This record gives sequence, structure tokens and C-alpha cells, in this order.
Amino acid sequence: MKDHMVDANFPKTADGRVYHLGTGSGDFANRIITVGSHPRARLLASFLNKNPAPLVIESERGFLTITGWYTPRVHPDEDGPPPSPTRLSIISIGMGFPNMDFFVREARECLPPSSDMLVVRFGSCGGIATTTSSSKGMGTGIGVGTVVVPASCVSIVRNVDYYGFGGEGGEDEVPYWISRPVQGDAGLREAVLEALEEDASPGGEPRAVVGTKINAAADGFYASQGRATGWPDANEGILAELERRGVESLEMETHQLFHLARAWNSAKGVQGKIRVAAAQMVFADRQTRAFIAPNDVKQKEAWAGRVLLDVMARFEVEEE
Ligand code: R1P
Ligand code: URA
Repeated sequence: MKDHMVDANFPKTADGRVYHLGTGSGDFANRIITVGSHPRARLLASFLNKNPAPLVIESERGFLTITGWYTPRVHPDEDGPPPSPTRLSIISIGMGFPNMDFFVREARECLPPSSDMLVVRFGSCGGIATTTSSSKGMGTGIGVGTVVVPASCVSIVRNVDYYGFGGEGGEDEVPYWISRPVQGDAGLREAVLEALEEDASPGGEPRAVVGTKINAAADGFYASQGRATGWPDANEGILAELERRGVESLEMETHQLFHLARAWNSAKGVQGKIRVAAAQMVFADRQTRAFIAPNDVKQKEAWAGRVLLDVMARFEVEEE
């Protein structure tokens, strides 16, 4: 750790930079796309305007924040003056609930209290649904390459007391807890879903986008996502239970994002709101066991990432 931190409760450097993200006041735009990997963040950042050059902050804890200006593309049917550039941030946070927690709390701290904070998670996920309920009616499953835009999210947390204490399967213990669903921001989700579904870019390929009802975020990639790996995880029933509850996709961060936004927005005295949505590319089909090819990942990321930049730049939000 290079800098001396002050205030053990919410540690910051003397010049106000937060402990894990390494960002300070003014380093974040209030429109943020969060991703799980640096290459995905850098790909999105390649679409930002070059002048002025984006601000890039890589923290020693592995968070990469890139803030710059983005000029939205013009829809072919669009009249009126060309859209002006909007300031946006892209952050790569890595994986899991704790990293999403660091990001949301520390980025919020870097924004003015009165400013709304808009966050879209652009991630990957597994698809588990055999039937889907998109805005365009019932479908036949979520395959590899589909982009899902969930309205809500449950969490799946492993009950560690279940394992290794001799009482496995006892009446009082269940191996996993599944929470009730928490909603994201309906307006932001609608904008994301519509833009992805319509994708106005000329010459675009037909792309599968599904507005789903429920996503599940698990506290791991393996056990709590129902993967059979040879570990004694007591997770054989998870996928069936999730399907029974109407869950269509599985990943590792969206619940923490939706949960924190809901908690923040419903607290007394909060000024700027946190408005959240997620768009997730299906990398793994949990029914067929298919996994996405690297070239398809690059293509999907570039296409959906660009659409999300357009949405975030154009979305009407109260500015600070
Ligand atoms: C697991 O491979 C990771 O991929 C998914 C999961 O949520 C987890 O973080 O999302 P990202 O592609 O955004 O990281
Ligand atoms: N990310 C996950 O968390 N799970 C998957 O199955 C694929 C991507």
C-alpha cells in the first residue's frame, strides 16, 4: 500500500481517494458500466472519444476505472441535431459479491451526494431456462450467445454450517439459501432492453436478446451454481429448484448490485438515487453443457457493449 489512509471507518487517502478503487472525487461519471474483466473494460473504452484522453485508474487491488466522453451513434431514422458527448465511466471489478460491494460503495462515495448514480452491469452468465418469457412472448430456452436483461435477481448463498459438522442433511440445515427476488430499475432496464432488441446499427446481424424475469447471483461459480465437480457440495437439486422459482440465468454479481441500490434508495435522507440494470451474455448453456467460443465472445462484447454505451449516454438522468 503506497498511501497513508485516514479514517478506519471509510478509509481514504489524505487527498480523498478511496481505499480499494483508488479513485477520488470527480474521477467517476455518474453513468457507469461495470464489467468483470479488464479486456472487456478496455474494449468498451476503445469506443470512447480520444480527445480529451480518458482518465485511467488501475488500483493495486485490481479495479480498473476508465472515465471519458462518449458520443452516441445516430439512429438512421433520427432527426435533429447530432447528440453531444456524454461523460461515462467503465469499471472492471473482477468477480463476486464482495467486489461488487466495493465498487458500489466506493464509487458512490466519489460522486456528489445529490447526484443520481446509474449503473449497468455488462457481464456473462449461464443459461438454465428451458422456456423463456421475453417481452416478445414465450421462447424455447436461452442458448449460448443470447443476451439476457433480467428484471430482478435472487441470491444463492452456501450454508457453511451444513458441511463437515456431522449433521449434513439434518432437519435444521439446508445446503443453500435462495433469497427472494429484488428488482432493478424498471426505466433503465427498459431502455437497455429496447436498445438491444432494436439495435439500430446498419447491417447488423440478427441477435438474440431476451428480457427475462429472474436472474440468480451465486456466491461461487461451482457449488452454488449447481455444477457437479466431484466435491461433496450437496448441490444436485439447485438447478431444478431455480427453474421451479422461474430463474433463467446464473452469475455472480447482479444481486449485490440490485440489493445495494434498493437498500440505498429506500433509506431515509438519501439524495441521489442509485439506478441499476444488467445485461448478461450467456456463455454457458447449463442444459446442453455448451460453452461459448472465444470469437463469439469478442463479437458479442463489441456489439452489446456499444449499444450499452449508447443507452447510458442518452438516458435521461438528473445531473449534478
Ligand atoms: C465467472 O466466470 C464470472 O463471469 C460472470 C460471473 O458473474 C463471474 O463474475 O460475469 P462477468 O463475465 O461479468 O465476470
Ligand atoms: N458466469 C457464471 O457465473 N456462470 C456461468 O455459468 C457462466 C458465466
